[in-house]
Amino acid sequence: MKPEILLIEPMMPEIEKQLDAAYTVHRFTSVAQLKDIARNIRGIATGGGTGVPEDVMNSLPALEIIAINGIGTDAVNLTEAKRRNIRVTTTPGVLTDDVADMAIGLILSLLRGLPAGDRYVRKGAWGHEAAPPLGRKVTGKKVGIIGMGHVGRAIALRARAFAMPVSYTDLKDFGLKDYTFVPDLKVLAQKSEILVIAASGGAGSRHLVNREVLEALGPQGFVVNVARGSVVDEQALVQVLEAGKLGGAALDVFEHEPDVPEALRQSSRTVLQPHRASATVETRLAMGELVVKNLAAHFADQSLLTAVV
Ligand code: 8YV
Repeated sequence: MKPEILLIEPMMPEIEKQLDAAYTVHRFTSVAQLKDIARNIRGIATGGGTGVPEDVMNSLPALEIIAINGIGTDAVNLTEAKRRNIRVTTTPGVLTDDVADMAIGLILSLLRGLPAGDRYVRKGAWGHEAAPPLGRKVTGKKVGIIGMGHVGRAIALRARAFAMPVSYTDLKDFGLKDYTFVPDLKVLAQKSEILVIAASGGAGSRHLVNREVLEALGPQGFVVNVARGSVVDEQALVQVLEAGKLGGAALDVFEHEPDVPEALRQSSRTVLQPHRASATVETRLAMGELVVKNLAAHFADQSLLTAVV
């Protein structure tokens, strides 16, 4: 008999095929749907942003493992997982490059106004209407990175190729010789022209980037978020943008996905993406393979490849 698992967020067809071959896969629609199958479900596969809703976790008494197709654990109750002896795995390493590439892509898009230029050409305005406003130079801008883990360091490495001096803040000084550690976030914002968020989500980082930090970044400053929407006070962001107290924002993540405030969607100072930083064929395949391998190891009683609990 194949073990039964719950797939909360769709994965690539190639990956789902592998899951279907090894398990009886229930594709999540609602908690009500789980009523008759709940006691048989031993595993979950889900996305980093989606995680496992509390009522789903509570309704699965036989749950043994949660395999997250991502690196964020903020949408899974890890304390409860530990208490119930439920293992939790993530997909570290394989998505680092993509997320860093997205950060650089967002910086270029925002400062050079690529979406506005694209729209201008596309609608046939070239030669008829005034060109979009001039962009801002990217090379040499001072970058501040919040969260100097794998992703933060990959962003810093890319920033160096653009001759950008890099400073960072984190819970501690990592003693990195090419980058300046700045313990205070407001000071980091003050000395940066582009502030890039690469910190984990969760209670510890909630609204770290608040009004004060955004105002310290200032009217010529730009904020880029490829981490979690919860790290930014989104209402404050809307207000400082509308008041002209911040130069612009490029965001891949939002506080209440998939809802994005109207003011951010209408603003000419924003570039927006639908949580796509790891969304490439290569990376989603590599992430999916890790999910498959972790689940397989668990059900074969072998040690997990990338466990966090
Ligand atoms: C993915 C993520 O988009 O790694 C994470 O935590 O949020 C992203 O890489 C997601 O996990 C897939 O849904």
